Amino acid sequence: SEAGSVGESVNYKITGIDPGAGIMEATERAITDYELDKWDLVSGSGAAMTAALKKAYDAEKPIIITGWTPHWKFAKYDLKYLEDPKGSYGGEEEIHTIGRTGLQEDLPEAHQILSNFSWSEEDMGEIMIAIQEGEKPEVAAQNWVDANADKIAVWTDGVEKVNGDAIKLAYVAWDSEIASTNVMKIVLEDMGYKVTTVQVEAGPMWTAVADGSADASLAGWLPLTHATYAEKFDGKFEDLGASMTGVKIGLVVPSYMDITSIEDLQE
Ligand code: PBE
Repeated sequence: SEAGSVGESVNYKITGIDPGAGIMEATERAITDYELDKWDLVSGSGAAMTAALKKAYDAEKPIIITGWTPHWKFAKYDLKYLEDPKGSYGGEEEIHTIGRTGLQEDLPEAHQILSNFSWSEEDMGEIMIAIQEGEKPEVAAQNWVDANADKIAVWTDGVEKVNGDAIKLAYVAWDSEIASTNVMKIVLEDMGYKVTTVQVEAGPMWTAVADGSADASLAGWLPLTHATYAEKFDGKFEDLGASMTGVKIGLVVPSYMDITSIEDLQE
């Protein structure tokens, strides 16, 4: 086009998030798979990425981000995933709850609730959007809990309350996991637990569950996003199952950009 290539328009820069995120590894793989030799993946954080997205979007400028669903950005902006014919980002992903070895013996009620935990993209979306609009995470989560007693009753069905047992949940400051972790904190507190949440990077999160310094995390993205972590710690954690299916990672751009595929970045 008269403006030159997409690469030139964004200085061959993909706006990434925290270096330990699985989507960063997948993006390095995409750069190799699609021979995007001139391109750089710039790391930062989820918050810095959404700030850069807002700035570009408001000015209708081009930007390429590492994006994932569920995320409030798709409600707020008109965005699209770039097609990924080589499959660098896998297919349908799932969000898994992971627990430390011995959790079932030590905290059987929590183990049961965490194993039962499952909700929809819409559920999580309500909380993410409320937080994005300025609500405190714990308040947004409490409002959702108050309005969804029926769903929580399914997670806690037949589970006895406990009397102040301590449990520690590790999470990463991704918008999706801020929402889920804040909800589970309230659910477990209502069941009598003393809940600590600890915010860490992705590598330390998996390490903490594997070495038992955290009891569980709601932030395991599988089969592909966190495959490197899951393989590294194979046998050292328990997969408590999917809390959400049909989630996704990839490269995301504003819909006004005139490209459709990662292959278009080769030009
Ligand atoms: N995410 C959100 C994470 C998992 C949750 C897609 C940014 C990641 O890439 O590891």
